Amino acid sequence: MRNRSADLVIVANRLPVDRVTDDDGTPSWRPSPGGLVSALEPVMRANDGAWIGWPGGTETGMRPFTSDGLSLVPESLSAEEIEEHYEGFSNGTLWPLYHDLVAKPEFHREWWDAYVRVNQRFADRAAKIASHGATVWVQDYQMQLVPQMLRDKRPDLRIGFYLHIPFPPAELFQQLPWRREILQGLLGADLVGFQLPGAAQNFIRLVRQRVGHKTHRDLVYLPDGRTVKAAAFPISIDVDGFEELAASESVAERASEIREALGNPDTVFLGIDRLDYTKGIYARLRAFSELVRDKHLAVGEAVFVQVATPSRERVEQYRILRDDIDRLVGRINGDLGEIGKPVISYLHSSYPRHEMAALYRAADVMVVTPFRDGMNLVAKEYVACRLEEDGALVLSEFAGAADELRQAWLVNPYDINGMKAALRQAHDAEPKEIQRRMRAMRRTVRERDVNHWADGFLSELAATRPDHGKKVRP
Ligand code: GDG
Repeated sequence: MRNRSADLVIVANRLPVDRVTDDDGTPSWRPSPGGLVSALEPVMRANDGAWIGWPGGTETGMRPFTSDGLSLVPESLSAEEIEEHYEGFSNGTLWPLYHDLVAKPEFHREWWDAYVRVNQRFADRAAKIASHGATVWVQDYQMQLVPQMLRDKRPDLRIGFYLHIPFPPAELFQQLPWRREILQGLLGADLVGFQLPGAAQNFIRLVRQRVGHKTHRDLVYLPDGRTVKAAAFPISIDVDGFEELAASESVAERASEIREALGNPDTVFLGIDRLDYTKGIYARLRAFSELVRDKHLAVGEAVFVQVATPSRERVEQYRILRDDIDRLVGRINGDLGEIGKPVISYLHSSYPRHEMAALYRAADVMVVTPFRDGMNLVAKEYVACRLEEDGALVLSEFAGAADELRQAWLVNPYDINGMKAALRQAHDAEPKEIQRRMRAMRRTVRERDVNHWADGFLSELAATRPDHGKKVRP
């Protein structure tokens, strides 16, 4: 990667590749699955794009490389930075604070110092590789100081920022000892994107109150004459990709195998989440188990498959959660299960996309009940995989996806009885009713896929300060 050669730079905590070791022991990179990469790939190719991110691990001095034609620029983290910037400030402070204090955030000054240091390094790197007038798109909560740090060095750039998680109301955000610094960091961008309009409004209000800038609707007016726009761009998935996968013979076969392995129950309930306390896994399994205990659902006729993908395993709250869920599943199966007929089939593992699509196809009722979630892509993936317009979605009101997927059975995940009622309704619904809802949700998801999201953000960003900088080609 030559200096100042990229017309589009993505700055994210992680590179979009994972390190794998081939059978003969040679290490290589495999693209990490996900809509973000597939949406950005074509724009990156068309614009001499480069992606800056942590490759995982602690190796230092790695050179930029290309993988599948994408220019990747590794920025290493030391063991201490992983602990303080990533596990600490990002996932021990910001993550719980931005998710409505579902867990208690910890505030440590040395975590903050590491956050500043890492953000500065990523910003310096972006400043080095971005061409004159280039567009830089900074991703997510781990990188909130990058926009202003970058602007200080490179005022010629057009800078966008997108937050994948919720942005909390002022009442919560103001607990943060470094609230002003974070707001100022974000204000380095020309466009700050959020999942939902409410988050953009929270941001605008905080900027007015805490930084004292003038604001009007979705605009912030800075003293130097620049304006910053805050707006919602709800993220989505690669709908065509999921539909194609779900339509394949091998996924259909695998879906029937899964049902068979479960003992061909009448109803398969499914949950798929990163093992995270925001996702509401514990409460959902409790609700389901009470329905079985009270004989509203019969063992063997209904089964709950819960996939919990390992996540942030070195953070203490995540270890505690894992133990809690292990114990709960053990108790439910121990108390209510029968030989060969568990109530909950619990999988603490991650799976290839093919298997995920087969699970979506195999499930009659998809249960997505986070206490707070920026969007929740799993809900949209389920809808995309239901080619036959069947399948019921039970969805938390507190997932961003609930704004679009209005025809789901919406629930308050704090209300166990309410969740039980919704699970029963979804289970008992007439096929016609299920189809009516699924058809409407499929229309929504198909209309607004991840390309729509990326194009929407990048064209809005290009429209800010139109006289300034290069244009990104869609
Ligand atoms: C954050 C925000 C927002 C999960 N297990 C496996 C696997 N997955 C994939 C799913 C889905 C993705 O991971 C999870 O996305 P979610 O949106 O559900 O949740 P977060 O990870 O918390 O994502 C969230 C998102 O960012 C995007 O802005 O929607 O609100 O919290 O795509 O399919 N994929 C594979 N194997 C697994 O075992 N292949």
